[in-house]
Amino acid sequence: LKEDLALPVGTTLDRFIMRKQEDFPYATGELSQLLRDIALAAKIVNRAINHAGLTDIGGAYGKQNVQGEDQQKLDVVANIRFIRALRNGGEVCAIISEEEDEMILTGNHKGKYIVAIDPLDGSSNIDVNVSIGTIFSIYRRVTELGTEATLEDCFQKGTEQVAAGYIIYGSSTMLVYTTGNGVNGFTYETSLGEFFLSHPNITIPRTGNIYSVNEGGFNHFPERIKHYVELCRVRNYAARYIGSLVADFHRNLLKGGIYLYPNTLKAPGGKLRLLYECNALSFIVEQAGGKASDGRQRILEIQPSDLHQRCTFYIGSTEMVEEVESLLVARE
Ligand code: AHM
Ligand code: MG
Repeated sequence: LKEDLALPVGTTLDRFIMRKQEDFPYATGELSQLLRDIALAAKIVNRAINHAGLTDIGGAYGKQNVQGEDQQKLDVVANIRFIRALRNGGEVCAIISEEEDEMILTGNHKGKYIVAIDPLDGSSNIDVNVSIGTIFSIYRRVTELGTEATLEDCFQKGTEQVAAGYIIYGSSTMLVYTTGNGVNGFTYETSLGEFFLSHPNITIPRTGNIYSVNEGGFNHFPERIKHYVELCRVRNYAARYIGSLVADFHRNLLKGGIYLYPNTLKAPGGKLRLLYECNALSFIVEQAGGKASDGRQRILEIQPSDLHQRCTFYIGSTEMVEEVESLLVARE
């Protein structure tokens, strides 16, 4: 009995979303429904990931996405699941996905929202059982309701996000999101099939001693980034790099640290994508008290002009990101 009573009970994601909605008397509930649609797709994707080793769903799909990267079967499954959930939910008029060249029109002209999503980030890690994630940004459309969405709806700055979040499929599965009023994290309880509030009001430490960067590219980093990495080494910081953005970000969010993806030989303008990777995490980090920059400006203020545009990315504890920024400015 004791053990059973010790099992976690608490606020479910659904109840939390509903309560938050009550805090905003003019909210119509559509955004809440949209968040619930994402959570449902996340549960389905979580199931697929957990079965990956058993169902021959791991491995390459044999095609490449628009960016020339090999698609994994699970990438494709996750893409289909999220698109289906968002289309069926009815709140979304257009979707931008890492896996699709063009914006996807859902046919829901009355949907108020645009979603940008990386359905399965870090997919090169799937086959080796390392944490992967989903990243999403939600915007309100700017074109008239009832008409077809256009690229104008997609090319909004990150500052215009109304909600953003990620799901980490890790040693436990978590959903972390913000609607611009702090950051909250929910852990998935598999036997009940529910996300429970486990990390209320997440804040990132102002500084930390973890740096996360693919140091294999060091020789081709810009000099000033090399200098920062050398400073981290001299200070005996811990180098932690999973190669799954969500997992690296999540750890640094909770513990304090910085994630860096500078321009490199292979990725001259940076590797990570503004619309469905960087903006969401930048909104979250700022809401948690941290910072995100491309080295010159706040990520959230970059004006997008391409669905799949990339940027350099420095994100994490405020003092650490500011140090990188000041090095970059000082040496220009
Ligand atoms: P993906 O969206 O194709 O999975 O690529 C993004 C991933 C991030 O999760 C990760 O931080 C980064 O690529 C790793 O890149 P690298 O292997 O160059 O360090
Ligand atoms: Mg990705």
